[in-house]
Amino acid sequence: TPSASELRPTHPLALAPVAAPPASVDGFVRRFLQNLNFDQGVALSASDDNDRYLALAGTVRDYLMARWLDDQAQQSRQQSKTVCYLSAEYLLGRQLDNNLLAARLTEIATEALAQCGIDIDDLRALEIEPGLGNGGLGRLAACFIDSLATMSIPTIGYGIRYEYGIFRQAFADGQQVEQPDAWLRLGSPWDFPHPEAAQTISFGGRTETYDDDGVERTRWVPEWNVLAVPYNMMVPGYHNGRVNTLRLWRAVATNAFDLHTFNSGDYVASVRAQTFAENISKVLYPEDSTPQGKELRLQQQYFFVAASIADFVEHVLPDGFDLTKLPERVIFQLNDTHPVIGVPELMRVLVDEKGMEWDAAWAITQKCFAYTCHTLLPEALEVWSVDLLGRLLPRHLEIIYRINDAFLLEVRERFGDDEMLIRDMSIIGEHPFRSVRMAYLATVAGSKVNGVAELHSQLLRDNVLKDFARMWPEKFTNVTNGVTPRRFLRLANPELSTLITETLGAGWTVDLERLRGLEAYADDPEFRERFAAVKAANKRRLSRVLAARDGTTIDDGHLLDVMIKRLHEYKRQTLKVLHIVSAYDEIVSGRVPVEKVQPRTFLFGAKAAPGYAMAKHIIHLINAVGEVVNADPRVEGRLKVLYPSNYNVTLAESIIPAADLSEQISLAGKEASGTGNMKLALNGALTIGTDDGANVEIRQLVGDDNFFLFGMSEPEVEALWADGYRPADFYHEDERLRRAIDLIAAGAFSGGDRSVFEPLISNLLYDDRFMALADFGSYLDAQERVDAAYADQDAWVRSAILNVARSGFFSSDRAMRDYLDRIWHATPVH
Ligand code: B1N
Repeated sequence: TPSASELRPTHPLALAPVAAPPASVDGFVRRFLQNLNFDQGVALSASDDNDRYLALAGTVRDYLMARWLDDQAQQSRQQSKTVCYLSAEYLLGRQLDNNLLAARLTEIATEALAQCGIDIDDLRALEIEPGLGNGGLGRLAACFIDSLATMSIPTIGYGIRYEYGIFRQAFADGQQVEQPDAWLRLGSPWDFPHPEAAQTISFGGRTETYDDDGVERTRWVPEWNVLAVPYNMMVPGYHNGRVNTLRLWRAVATNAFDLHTFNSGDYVASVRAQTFAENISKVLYPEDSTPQGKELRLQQQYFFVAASIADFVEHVLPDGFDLTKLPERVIFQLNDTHPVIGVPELMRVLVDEKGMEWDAAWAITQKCFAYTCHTLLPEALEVWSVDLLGRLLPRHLEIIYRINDAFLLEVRERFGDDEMLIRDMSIIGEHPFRSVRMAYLATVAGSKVNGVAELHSQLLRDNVLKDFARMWPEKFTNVTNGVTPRRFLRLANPELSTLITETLGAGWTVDLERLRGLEAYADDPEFRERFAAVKAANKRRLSRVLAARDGTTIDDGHLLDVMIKRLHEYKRQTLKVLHIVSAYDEIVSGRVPVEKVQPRTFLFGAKAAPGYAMAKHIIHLINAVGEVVNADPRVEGRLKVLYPSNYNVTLAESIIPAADLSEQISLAGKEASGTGNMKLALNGALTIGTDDGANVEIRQLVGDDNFFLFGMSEPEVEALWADGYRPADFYHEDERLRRAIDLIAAGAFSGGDRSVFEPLISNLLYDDRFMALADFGSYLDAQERVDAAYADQDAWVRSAILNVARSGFFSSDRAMRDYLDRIWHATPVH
């Protein structure tokens, strides 16, 4: 027998490329049964739905596998640039349908399972969505990697494989309670662990200098390690045969026992100490927009970014790659400040580990990063205390100081010794405690800085980062967000998709501007009728989903008015509640005859950060108002309030196609972009909204006649604020507002107990940071325009069609083209 080193593959199958199973019903049945029998270890007759779901997922995977392996192999061979999207969150939603669609397997799988006596819908319903994100930012990352795969751009999405995603929300007595999201409990058929590709990630300790052949160098002597194990997920492009990779890191204890404890004989204690490290990827922080500066969060950030950079440099790039050419091969896109610690990390790798000169390393680093900012709220701008950062990552803190020294020298050269300006621009802030301003670090290091909608990018340049924009105007750009038409139109709204395809042909799924072609049909009564029938069918479908979830329904003929987004004061769910209370009051006080009221169902979907007390009061109020309104016979058939718990991507996919009215009512200048606004317009909901975020662009595109604008503009907000805003003035001046607030304050929704909503009411009257009272009058006027418009169904449906026809711009494919042209300069590899 030959020795191992002499062995070469000789069998024809061993030499052949990986083959996908035959794309036929028969091929699918065979592979499905094979997976059920040999992977799940059950016979069809003995299998339960979960076995069947896992076997089905495994089968879809098998079809995608050949292309995936191919694309990964090609990634190391090719010389082109890879987009590495660094994001602490990916809010993926369910995978099964998306992957069936991408691989053109939906019909084959449905028929194959039917031939095994299985209704595929029963298995669809079992999938627990990976909720590895909070809201818009995480969902945006998921849309972007879908578009990049569909556009054949070599991409790796890097992130964290949280063991617990965003909490499950339940209501008890109308109040939010959080439950852990054990999304992995039934198995995780969509990801592949690769322990052999693990990275060791270090923390703590100190730095020291040493003599390296006459040159003084610095090195980091860390205190503890954790293993980062990659789990790869497939990211299939739509109908293009491409499969990119989402690589999520899981923290696993290293085998290096705490020798001191071990030798002292306490074996169990030393093993237990290991689990400490595994906490790093345990749970997603459920904060959207208000980071708390917790040590574990910084650990998470460094953990995934250090693992990702090492993975790219060591495993994706070919051996012996000349790192001075790194910018030709990679762009690390920073999804907000969460991965910004990657900047000093790449510097550490290049300078300390690869022995590069500082200036050369800095020139490379500056070309390899670009930064997307997603907020304007001051409390959302991440800072890390120097104390904490220095304890956890001492070498990185030194590097940040050196970056800052060089940067401030540049500021002095440019603007002179203006000490105020130096303080304002320094990466290190001094008040209220010494801290690292991550947005500034990202701006200094990044080749580009972008906001996520035109208005937001403008406000970044004018306010939040104005000194930086003055220094480097060419660094700043805008890329307006987008959403994937595959998930949010083709999959979520199959009836409308069919109508569009029958009308315009099939190309729109990858070329969404083609929806323009629908404009010509807006005046066609037959098309309008079909369009309206689709909307009605979607409402009935949603009604069935809600009935199965919690026994609620949507009545025929109701205008469906939806507000679905995280619970936050700046988004102003309270303004929506005040509208509902006012509408209710108008009827029960006899001021408006009930038969004159346009029937409406108000639907909310929203989770609050568990520590955000005011947001939780608002949830309680919505539920309390709903309980009273829904039980009051005087408004029966006219007003209804629904608040299904645990709003997530899966539920969004049922709500969005059914919606008539999209509530986008943030205070102008506070919502960076919004993406739900785009999804709803794309599915034919009309927007009632302020001039904020991407609403501005939606209104420009769909036209004023097809959008209900209200409220102060951003400059008007600033002016009123500067003037000294007194919310109580609005309360006194507007009778409808006064009556609504008084009703809540009097306990009408809390069984007469005036204390329940007192904190909320005093906040509104004496603080109202987000000026709900100032915009109330204008909002109610706009809602009256909505009612009047809905009464003319022909005109309404026409507007809805025009919303769909003119929303093509909001495809994430377009957003990716903009990033590619303006920031990444990467090209497709077919
Ligand atoms: O990012 C979305 C935008 O459409 C929204 O307008 C914006 O609010 C959202 C800290 C955030 N900004 N900042 C966050 C999320 C998690 C976290 O821990 C901040 N999310 C947004 C996409 O651009």
